[in-house]
Amino acid sequence: MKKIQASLIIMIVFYSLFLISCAGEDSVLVDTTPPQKAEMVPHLGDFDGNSQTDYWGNNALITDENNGIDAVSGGDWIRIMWKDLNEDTDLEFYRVYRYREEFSGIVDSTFVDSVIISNDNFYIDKFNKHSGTALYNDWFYYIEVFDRAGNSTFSDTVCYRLEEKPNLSGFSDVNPDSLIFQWGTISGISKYLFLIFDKNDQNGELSIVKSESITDTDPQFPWVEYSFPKSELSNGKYYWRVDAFGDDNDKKSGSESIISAFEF
Ligand SMILES: [Ca+2]
Ligand SMILES: [Ca+2]
Repeated sequence: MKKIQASLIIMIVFYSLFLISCAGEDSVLVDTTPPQKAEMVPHLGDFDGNSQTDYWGNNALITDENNGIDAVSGGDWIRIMWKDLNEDTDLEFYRVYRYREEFSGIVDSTFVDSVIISNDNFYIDKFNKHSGTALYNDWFYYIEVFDRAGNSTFSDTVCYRLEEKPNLSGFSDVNPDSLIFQWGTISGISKYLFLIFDKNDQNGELSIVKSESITDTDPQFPWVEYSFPKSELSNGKYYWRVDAFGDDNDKKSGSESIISAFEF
């Protein structure tokens, strides 16, 4: 009887050791390959209906969707963009980080958000974790992409500076020949881009029907006035937006007004 008990104990010990060694073998199957480095898209240019840009080796018309890091019309927000992540099939989520620089070094270093991977290759930073204005700062962004096993890789870094939004103050159709548009001037801004959009029937997207770059604004006036002959457009409903740009030598700064409807 004692012999049977002893052999039973030995069997249990061996079985336990076997289970422990199996648990250890699982680690051999764990994925240790980190995701490929995500490439952030710097600001490639501004949407005026005509300008082309070098989009990863391809000549492409600049749109609001492909121009890289940019201001967002809806608020004092920044849209960041990266090249498609479709090289890796085991991606799970990404983290967004933001900081700015002062003479003392990096400041306001912030973990902005954690987002499940989807087909979208952009993220809109609404500055929810930032107190005070997001304007007038050079904001630097990078993302960290994670796979399902928890491996991660940091992207490179891109930068954008938000300026004040043009305040659309008026549209008037009282002149028999011209349409007149007004918006408030912004100190430090010398270049505006006036845009008119039509609604594309097929997919409901806004398509550009007129753009005008306006540079010689009088700093003495509290507003900018722009007018053009009514004959340039057929009667109907349209939308307008005004973009503002900072220093001409630094294209990575600007703002986009809200989009406003008008009809004549
Ligand atoms: Ca992996
Ligand atoms: Ca823009």
